[in-house]
Amino acid sequence: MIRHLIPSRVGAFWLENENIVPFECDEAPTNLIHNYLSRINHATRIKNPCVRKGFLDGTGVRGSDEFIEITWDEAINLVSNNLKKYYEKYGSSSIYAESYEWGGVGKISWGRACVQRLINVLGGGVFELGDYSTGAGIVIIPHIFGENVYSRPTDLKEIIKYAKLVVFWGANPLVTSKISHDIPMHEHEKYFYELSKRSDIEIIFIDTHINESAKKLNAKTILINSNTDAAMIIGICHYLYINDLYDKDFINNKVNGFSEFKDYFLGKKDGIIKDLAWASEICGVSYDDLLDFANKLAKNPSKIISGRAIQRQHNGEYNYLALSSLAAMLGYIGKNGLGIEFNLCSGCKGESAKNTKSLKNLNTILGEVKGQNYYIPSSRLNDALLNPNKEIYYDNKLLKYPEIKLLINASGSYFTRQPNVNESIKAWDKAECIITLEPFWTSQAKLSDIVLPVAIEGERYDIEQSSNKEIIFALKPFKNTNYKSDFQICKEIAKKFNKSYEFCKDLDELDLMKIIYNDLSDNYAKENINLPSFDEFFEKSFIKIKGLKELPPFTRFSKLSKMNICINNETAKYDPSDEMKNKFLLHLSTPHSAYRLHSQLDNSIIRDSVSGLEPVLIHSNLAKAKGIKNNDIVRIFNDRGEILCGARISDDVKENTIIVCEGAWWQPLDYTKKSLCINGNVNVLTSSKPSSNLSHSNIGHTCKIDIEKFNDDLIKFKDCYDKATIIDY
Ligand SMILES: Nc1nc2c(c(=O)[nH]1)N[C@H]1C(S)=C(S)[C@@H](COP(=O)(O)OP(=O)(O)OC[C@H]3O[C@@H](n4cnc5c(=O)[nH]c(N)nc54)[C@H](O)[C@@H]3O)O[C@H]1N2
Ligand SMILES: Nc1nc2c(c(=O)[nH]1)N[C@H]1C(S)=C(S)[C@@H](COP(=O)(O)OP(=O)(O)OC[C@H]3O[C@@H](n4cnc5c(=O)[nH]c(N)nc54)[C@H](O)[C@@H]3O)O[C@H]1N2
Ligand SMILES: [Mo]
Repeated sequence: MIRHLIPSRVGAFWLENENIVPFECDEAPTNLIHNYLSRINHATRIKNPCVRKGFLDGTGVRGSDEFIEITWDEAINLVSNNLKKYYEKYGSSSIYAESYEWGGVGKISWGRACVQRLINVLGGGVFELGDYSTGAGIVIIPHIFGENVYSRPTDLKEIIKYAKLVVFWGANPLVTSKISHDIPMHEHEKYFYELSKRSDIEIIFIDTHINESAKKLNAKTILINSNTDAAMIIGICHYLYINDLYDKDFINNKVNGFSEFKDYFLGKKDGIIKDLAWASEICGVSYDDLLDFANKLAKNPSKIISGRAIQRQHNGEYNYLALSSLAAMLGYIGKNGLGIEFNLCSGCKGESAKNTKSLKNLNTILGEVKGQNYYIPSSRLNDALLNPNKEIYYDNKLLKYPEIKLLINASGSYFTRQPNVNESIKAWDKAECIITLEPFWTSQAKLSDIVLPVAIEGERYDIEQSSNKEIIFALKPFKNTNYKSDFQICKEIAKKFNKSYEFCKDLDELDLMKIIYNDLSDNYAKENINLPSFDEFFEKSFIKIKGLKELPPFTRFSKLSKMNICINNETAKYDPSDEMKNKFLLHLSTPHSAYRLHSQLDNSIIRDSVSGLEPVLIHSNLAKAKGIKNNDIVRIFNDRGEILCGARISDDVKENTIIVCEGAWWQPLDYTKKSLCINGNVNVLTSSKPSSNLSHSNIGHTCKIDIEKFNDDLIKFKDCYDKATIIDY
């Protein structure tokens, strides 16, 4: 039998003839690996390099134009000539090359790293500060705690040992840790289940719906109105203060800014006392439930574990600041297993830590190259394209948007990632040349000028490690294709500029695999941990490193000397955005899907769907009021756009909120202008406004909408997963 090991961001698996068998060291394999075969040969696969007809002859419009297939030689020349043209005419400030995060794994061929290295080698470009995941947190957490939001989290074992109350605040760890940036081993799951089995530990979720993790962990959920966490938290802080239930020693010795915060919740300036009754009115949690929760927090050693959704909101920075202020009043920050956490729920972060070493990547193994670079905050590309030369402050520093003319994208999918799709169409119209490296005809590929078909895992060579870094994988192709890896494409472009030596020392993927593996092996040898030879590793497709030791127990912020809860003269506050006050009365919450990695795997067999469409969770009372029945097709709309979804009626959600997961492919009736999306892409509805002037982060979770039963049987349903039209030329 022929067996091929295929590592991916949703798990590693063996391909045994036509069967998919989970990788033996994966402790809780997800069903997502079973999508592979339906995906690799999917009708939406881009078969050959393509160019938009109108891009060649100066006619037509992106989105309605046909594509023409070209050879790889023609494609590499076309891309290189355009890059040359814009470098010569406008310089590196005209070339946007951030690309994005979640395309294929590998230390050599990760699309984002390859394109960014290429562009740096060619002279530089425009990149982004922060990210979509934690854009607000990245800026505010260092101000509060003096360390990065992504620093190492507390060991789950320590939490199990010391906490009596564990609060998951806007977090869904059993879904968001299905995937990982490395190859997920899902070791965290057993610890989360252990937590739920302990009769002396209470788990409470604070969420807009009863999410999958709350259900699996048999935990209580306090349902909260979307975008009102700051009010709930501040009300609890007021209660702890006036009832003398807070840790005065911690506040006096470790916290700057408490008196300003106290003045705010006592209403010293605005005359509004932010007590539990005030909070209850806003957040939609009953006074009694709030009181009960506040007393539990006051009495029990607790761990507050935050997800990221509450900072992907208007004033998201202040939600993290409010939670940190509450944790400060409880006084457990830094104490064994207790306090607060911001990085424990995503990407298998709850795995136990050992004395492992990281594999190097192209930059760390070959040396970083830096061109003349320019920066915009993450999620501000639309703003920069529509308002070149505009000045904004990012983390109190002045930035000026460059004049971007060319976009080169790999490893990301813009029209599902970026809020406000109809604005994105207008913004992309301003770009003169758009190049996309992609395996599939995503909406981004369809709206590009030059499209290069990329090899996915199982079609290329690479090297990667597991999420716990104990396993090293050799990626190998199991069949020959016409696709090229991101590395090969970028190397060939570099060659056209006579810069392939700077890009990769003229090495190929197999050379680099060997160098990266041997470097790791040498580093382990210094600690008397011996790895097998490269040839043995390559032959076996993976190795599990033996002799690793568990690191001493760790609690985040245990070295904290002082924290700040008043940043730039502002404390945590509840300040609803215009969106919250607009004419649309219902909230749309857009969590990450258990069935996808963002937009990836939407075009595959294992999908969550209702009547063939993206599901929307609706409370039964809301459904009744709107005349909507289970499985009905519904139209969700606001001033920014409209989408279709399939109705799933459930009382697991707040009455005034609907839930649609982010990431469904954008399939509009017309790609060139505002039109109905028949496939439920939430970012047609969301707002591209920045979280605040501090971090300018994305706010995909702050959105108001209306919903109705969709009665128009005149719409002829198109295939939601089709390819671009390709013509002979
Ligand atoms: N399966 C899967 N896993 C993933 C991803 C994926 O696409 N699929 N994406 C990965 C990435 S890139 C990231 S950044 C992380 C994201 O990780 P998170 O940002 O933590 O994930 P979300 O699903 O957006 O939100 C977590 C929870 O917050 C809730 N929530 C939403 N709005 C509110 C609110 O106003 N108040 C409260 N209290 N709760 C709210 C949601 O209902 C959800 O249950 O996940 C990673 N993991
Ligand atoms: N409303 C709302 N919007 C959100 C969020 C939210 O919570 N709500 N979450 C945000 C967050 S946290 C994130 S991280 C972003 C995610 O945004 P993205 O990172 O853009 O998400 P993906 O859809 O995973 O895009 C990856 C793309 O890479 C392609 N790809 C796969 N393999 C390869 C490869 O080997 N090479 C290349 N070149 N391409 C490949 C895939 O086909 C896919 O089109 O979305 C953000 N958008
Ligand atoms: Mo993310």
